[in-house]
Amino acid sequence: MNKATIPLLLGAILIASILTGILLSCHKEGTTVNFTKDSVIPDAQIPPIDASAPAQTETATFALGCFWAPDSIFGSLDGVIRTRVGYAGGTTESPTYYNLGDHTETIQIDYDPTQISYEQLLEIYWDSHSPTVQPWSRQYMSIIFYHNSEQRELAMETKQREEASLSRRVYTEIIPFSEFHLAEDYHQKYYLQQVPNLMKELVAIYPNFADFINSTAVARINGYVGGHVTFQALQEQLNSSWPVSG
Ligand code: MHO
Repeated sequence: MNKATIPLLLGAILIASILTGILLSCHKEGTTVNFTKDSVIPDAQIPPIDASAPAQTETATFALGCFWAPDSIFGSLDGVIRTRVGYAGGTTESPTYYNLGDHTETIQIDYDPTQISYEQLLEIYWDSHSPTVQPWSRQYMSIIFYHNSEQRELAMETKQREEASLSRRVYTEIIPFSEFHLAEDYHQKYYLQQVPNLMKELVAIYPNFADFINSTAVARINGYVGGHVTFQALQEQLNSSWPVSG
């Protein structure tokens, strides 16, 4: 190495370390939630959001690629009561993650139609994936499974609108809902299940895993872990009762 290359090398190292610093700080502040908090439910009691029940419920069933992220996105929304992930749309009996057959990863959302509309859920559906990209397998298809004619109409209308505004083909299928097969426990509220401290706390409050899956509070906490609500907003959500105000 000659003398002239040494300052160049030092300069390159300096620039690389500055860039790494910027990248790391973005990662810290932009894409992850601060998990130094060991507790999201300070009094360890079933929170008000789960202690009250909404009067009306309706169901939406969507497929939009890997179901982990949608579970967190839809679970964070006021008006959404429960989320669960599973497999739908195919003919294979008793599908599992490793024996999916012709089924597609799907999320099912129970919601209070007085708090959030199917149209609002569809807006989030369209914004949360890229339906103009041709899916490379049945597992990750984009599908709207409608439960009634009103949902069908809204699905068709908004699909046409998406196609018109993007000027591209939208691959989303719109088909009648028939069966939903619940996915394995480890796929439910997947992001939250990656945070051991919070899981320890929540399993103590919801020892039965079916209660854990069906809890509105757990859906919201999974939304928080996915970065869709702040810690403060989460606290407000957990402490609100149905009908959710504000
Ligand atoms: N194995 C993929 C997708 C999982 S999703 C439940 C991943 O690790 O992101 O299909």
